[in-house]
Amino acid sequence: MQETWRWFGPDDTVTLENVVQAGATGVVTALDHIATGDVWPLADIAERKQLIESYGLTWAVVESVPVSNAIKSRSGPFEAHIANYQQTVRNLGQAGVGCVCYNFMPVVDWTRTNLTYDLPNRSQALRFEMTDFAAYDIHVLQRPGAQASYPADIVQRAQTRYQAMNAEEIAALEKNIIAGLPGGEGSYDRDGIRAAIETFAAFGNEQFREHLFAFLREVLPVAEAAGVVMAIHPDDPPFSLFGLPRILSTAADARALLQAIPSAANGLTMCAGSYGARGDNDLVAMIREFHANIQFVHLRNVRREQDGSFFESEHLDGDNDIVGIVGALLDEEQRRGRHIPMRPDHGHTLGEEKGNTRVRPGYSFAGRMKGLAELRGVIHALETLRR
Ligand code: DNO
Repeated sequence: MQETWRWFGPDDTVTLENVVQAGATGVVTALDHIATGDVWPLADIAERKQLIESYGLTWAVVESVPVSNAIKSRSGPFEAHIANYQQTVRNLGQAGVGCVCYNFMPVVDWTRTNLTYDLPNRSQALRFEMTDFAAYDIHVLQRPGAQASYPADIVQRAQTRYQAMNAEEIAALEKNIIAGLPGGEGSYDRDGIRAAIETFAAFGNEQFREHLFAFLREVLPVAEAAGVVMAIHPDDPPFSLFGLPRILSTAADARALLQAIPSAANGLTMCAGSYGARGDNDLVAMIREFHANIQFVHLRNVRREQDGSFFESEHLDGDNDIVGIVGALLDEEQRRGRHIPMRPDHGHTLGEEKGNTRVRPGYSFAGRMKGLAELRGVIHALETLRR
């Protein structure tokens, strides 16, 4: 596997020098200063690429070129945004950056309720707690019909939880859920998210899926011509939030996508933590089935709970079979005759970074380096055994 590292650009607390020190060879980054919907100019792409290469690294994957709400809802300036997306893909191809990660989650990008979940070893992890999410949805946002989205016991617990929360806790929970996490799209205030939810809830899953397919029919031919592969990131978490559509949460979803639009550029990001937050996703089987389309890999682990809650566990100590997953990916690399870019996705907050609010939640240096080192050990061991 090619070891890569997500870097949030020049204002990241983790520097490119740190990336080199961690031992990664590839960088995963995006031009976050460009507004969603606009074209990424070739000059800006080239400048970022040159900076990365000046450290002896390569720009392995773009994560993400965000897909605007206009494109996702096929309303407003969506045609202009698609033309801009096509141009961005052409520019990336011309600059020699050949893999684009993106997602098609409605309204909210990746979502957690707690960014400082204390672990027994005194590190902190990211957590999605169903009771807290329901408390926010039902009692704070007061989304019409919210109660019907949850089983009775969660509705009950959410009410108790809400009653016990003070204003500060409510504000913190709201910020975690709707203000946007690192690299995520969409930052709302309460009225803004209400309006966005209303727009997107009106599309059922099937119509929303058609919006994705329509977007890809427009972009994939351009990507193919430009020598770029698109790698869609799954829903995180992989189930409906706020009663919104979800179209890339399961093996059946990925299968439908690949069958609808057969194209070498129609790729997947195998995010072990996202797909793996559902017990009914067999990740090793998914890698074997979708092997040829996997263009990018996020490796992390989760501990799942009965009600859908989960927290991000140590990379090798959770409900995902990381050794099995890496083994299946190595098989695919052997078949392909080249490496697949992989990044240690998220890490715990520990050491000097704990309590430092400038460190992006999930994207600490030490925690990810710990994860990468553990994953590197697994890869090395499996590769040695194969020789
Ligand atoms: C979370 C990430 C997401 C992901 C985007 C992909 O850590 O996996 O930010 O990059 O959703 O578009």
